[in-house]
Amino acid sequence: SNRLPLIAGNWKMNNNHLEAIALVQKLAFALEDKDYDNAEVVVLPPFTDLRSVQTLVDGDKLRIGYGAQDLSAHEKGAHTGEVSGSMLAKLECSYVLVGHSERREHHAEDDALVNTKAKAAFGNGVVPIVCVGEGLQVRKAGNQVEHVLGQVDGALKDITAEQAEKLVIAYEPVWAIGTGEVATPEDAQEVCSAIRTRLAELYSPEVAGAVRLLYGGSVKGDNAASIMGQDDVDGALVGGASLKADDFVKIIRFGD
Ligand code: 2PG
Repeated sequence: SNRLPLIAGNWKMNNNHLEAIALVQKLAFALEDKDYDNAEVVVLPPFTDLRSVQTLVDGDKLRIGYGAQDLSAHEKGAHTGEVSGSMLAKLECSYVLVGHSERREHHAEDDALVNTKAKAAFGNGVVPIVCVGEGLQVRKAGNQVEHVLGQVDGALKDITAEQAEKLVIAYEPVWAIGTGEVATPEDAQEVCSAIRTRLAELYSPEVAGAVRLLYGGSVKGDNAASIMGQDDVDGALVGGASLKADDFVKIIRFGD
């Protein structure tokens, strides 16, 4: 395909703003004078790091992109503790995660809220990386495709074709997140291919062909190539292995 692979590092609640600068510098250094045109590289730090990362990326003209891990469903006002899409846009965030399984599980985010947040992101010119994925019970019952397509339908309600073609969807089987348990490349391909078919039904084959589908869940340097080698897997959402520059670079350079 002509989709540029996207490798996104979800730092979760790790790294203060000083540690963030150090990690992005290490990453830039490790990637320097190496050709990584084969992938787009993005880090997703905590909110409190974003301004520092922006200043570093701008100042040193780094090719590393950045985004946030969540945004508010609201535009502004009396929402103590929340951060709006327009605030992220002002920091020139390219992406924002929406509906990560940890948000769904521990912060009661359902498909309707994920949909509202995805629209809030698009409304501010920030591309949502919509996360979907089944838990262990659903997988054991063999209902993963049906489950994930339900989440996709819910997340994309009222999202236009123009918006959808910029979208990124991350398939992250919950049983494979931070557990060391990794889906097989065939598992990842099965669900990603079903998502792409659904996008063609909801929009058009052109939109379906443009959307990047990431796999997430215990991606490491040694399994990255086989997972991203699948036809419908266009990159990775990486948690644990994005916290060390060397580990993350191994994933970014998966084609070598
Ligand atoms: C997750 C994944 C990727 P890990 O929680 O989504 O972000 O984390 O790679 O540590 O399994």
